[in-house]
Amino acid sequence: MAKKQRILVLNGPNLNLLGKRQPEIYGRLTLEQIGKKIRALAKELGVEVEIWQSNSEGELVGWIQEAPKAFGAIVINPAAYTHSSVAIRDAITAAGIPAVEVHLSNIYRREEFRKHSYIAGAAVGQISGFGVQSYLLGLRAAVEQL
Ligand code: CA2
Repeated sequence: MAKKQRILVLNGPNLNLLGKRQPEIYGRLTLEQIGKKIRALAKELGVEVEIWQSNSEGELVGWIQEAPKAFGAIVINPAAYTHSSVAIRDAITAAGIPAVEVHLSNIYRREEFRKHSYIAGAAVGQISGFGVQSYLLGLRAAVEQL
């Protein structure tokens, strides 16, 4: 499939723990189960997706740097790096392909420190608070950007 029709879905630190702890905030689905729903929607929309997770800021930066070679857009849940990472923001800006920021929880209804996103200024937009639907809406938004 042409690189333009391929979307990279990135997940930041601790999202590998989904489904195991804090279900009241993040829901009961595991990252694998979320991935299945993303893949099903991707098929329906006629795009290819790769879904990767890392607990390492450097690894995420590396993947974002390489993304334009193989992908037309990025959907990213930067997790805790949302609130701390200038490096991920800069990598998204440098990559020059559209990125959609997604969050399972509504980051504006939680602790003060979660209300600021370093990523938002580099993303085309942000979807926050809809659980797994944030990813699915994010994928739809990314497809519109291709
Ligand atoms: O709501 C989101 O998607 C977040 O990006 C999730 C991050 C959090 O730091 C952001 O403020 C909002 C946390 C991901 C960690 O996920 C866990 C899942 C299960 C148990 C513990 C953490």
